[in-house]
Amino acid sequence: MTNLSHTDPEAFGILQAERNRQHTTLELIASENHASAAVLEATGSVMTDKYAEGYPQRRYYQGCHESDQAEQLAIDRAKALFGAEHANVQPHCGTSANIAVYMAALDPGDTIMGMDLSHGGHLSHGLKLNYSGIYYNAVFYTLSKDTEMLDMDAVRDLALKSRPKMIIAGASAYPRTIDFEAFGKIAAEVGAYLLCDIAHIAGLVAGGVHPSPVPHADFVTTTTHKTLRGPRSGIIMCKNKWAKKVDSAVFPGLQGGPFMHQIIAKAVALAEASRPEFADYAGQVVANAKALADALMEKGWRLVTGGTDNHMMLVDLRSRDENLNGHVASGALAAARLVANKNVIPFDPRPPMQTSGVRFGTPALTTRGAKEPEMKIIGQWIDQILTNYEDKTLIARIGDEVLKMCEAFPVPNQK
Ligand code: DSN
Repeated sequence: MTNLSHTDPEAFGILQAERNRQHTTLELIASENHASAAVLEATGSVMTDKYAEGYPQRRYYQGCHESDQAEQLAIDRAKALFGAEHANVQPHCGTSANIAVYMAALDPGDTIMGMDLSHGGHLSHGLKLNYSGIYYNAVFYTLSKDTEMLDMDAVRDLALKSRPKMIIAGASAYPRTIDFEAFGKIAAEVGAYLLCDIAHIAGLVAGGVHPSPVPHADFVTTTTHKTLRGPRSGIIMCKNKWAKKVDSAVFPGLQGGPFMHQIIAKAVALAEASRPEFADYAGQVVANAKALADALMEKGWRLVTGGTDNHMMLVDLRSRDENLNGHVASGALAAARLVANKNVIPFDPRPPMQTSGVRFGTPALTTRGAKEPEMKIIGQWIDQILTNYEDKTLIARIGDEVLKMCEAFPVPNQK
């Protein structure tokens, strides 16, 4: 970054510090990852400069030949990777992808039915403070109190009772496989559209280690930066019959000029995700999550649902210490260079700024090349820190050990 370092040392300094932070900490936030150097190059490219309102071959500006090629490449790669009939690669993020789907298929005031945010859903699935909850009548299914898993009979009962126009399947903090086929059957029975939001698990779907929702859903949305390991952005996929409505909901309904630098970076990431190495990566993400979950459970920490099928897990801190909350726990972990987030757990009595849980995920660690033996060690560090969260000396000592692991497993885009 020779230009930036000369023209804006202040901004350059911040970027250097962030680079250093990523290099010297282990990322356990389940929704984060490290994009490849190729994805970063495409993101920080000349496409930043281009206005390309419209769609390939139908633009409102001249000079869009290359933008057309870039967008078509991303569209074709998304369709091929997920087996979708139609893809729109213009949404700036997962929430705007979801909002565009609502705009395409619903009228304000229609009923939507998603997973309760406090049980692992997402704010764009109907939270009262979000567009989805302000303009639509949102009802929520919750997890089973006994198993903390999705109870498809309860989902069906609520759908029959509330007759939603759209059912949303997908989560941001659910550690188990989602039965998209069962959601599809319920949606068909009650005459609802089905939107599957695979933001968290898109890379696992692409890598063949989570069942695909595409055959069962009218709409599939995703972010592109989590397990999919691309740039920070969104994609909508749908059946052909919805293509026109989805496209006009995204532009001009919701957005203006598409971010062409993000779109070409999405194309790069989608190509990466279609390679055999990516399937190996996705499998290792899941194997690593199981190994970390086992290491924590061996030490007596209770995991929500008793384990994980995917890339994440939720630790119920009360299982070992009634007084420990997620805010304090994640702060102690961060002091030892282990970055995770506090998270409410199902039926959590504590508020979201405090929580009784911490969420851990393995996508970023796996990108660095860590495997099961490292997960066992990280599990032991987490246990020691959470058991002695006021012991600054111990936390500093573990932080030194973490730094050694960071050096042994460098972030690949920063070599
Ligand atoms: N904020 C994301 C997460 O951390 O799960 C979801 O969008």
